[in-house]
Amino acid sequence: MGIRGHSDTPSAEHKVIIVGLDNAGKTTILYQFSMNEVVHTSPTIGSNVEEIVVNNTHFLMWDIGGQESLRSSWNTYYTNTEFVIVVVDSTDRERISVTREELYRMLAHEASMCM
Ligand SMILES: Nc1nc2c(ncn2[C@@H]2O[C@H](COP(=O)(O)OP(=O)(O)OP(=O)(O)O)[C@@H](O)[C@H]2O)c(=O)[nH]1
Ligand SMILES: [Mg+2]
Repeated sequence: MGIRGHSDTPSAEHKVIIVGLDNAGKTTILYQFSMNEVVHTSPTIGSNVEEIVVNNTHFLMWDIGGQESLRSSWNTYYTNTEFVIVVVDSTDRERISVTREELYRMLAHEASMCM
């Protein structure tokens, strides 16, 4: 996945990606982090990005659209990613297995990039 080593510089920016199936709640979480409120969302086509500062640590948070047709492009966001947030809607029981498959696919991509 091209995960970057941690920097000791306090002001360094850390890249975070938020992935999960469509309707899981990724965009809701992104704006809860950045605005501290629940916003009205629409399905994400492409991605949303926000910078969040916590205790002088900067995080660049990428919320990536989770619709099936968009999932094959998740890997274009992996470069320099340090943190991955996987969002699962625990009430969406029917698609838990789909989430698992996508997670395995992501982990397999990371392994192939590290070899
Ligand atoms: N009940 C409940 N609804 C939620 C929660 N989080 C998000 N939602 C709702 O679920 C719907 C989808 O949320 P989004 O944040 O847009 O989902 P998403 O994962 O960004 O979806 P895509 O952009 O299509 O990948 C919205 O109507 C949200 O208000 C939650 O924790 N509980
Ligand atoms: Mg979204």
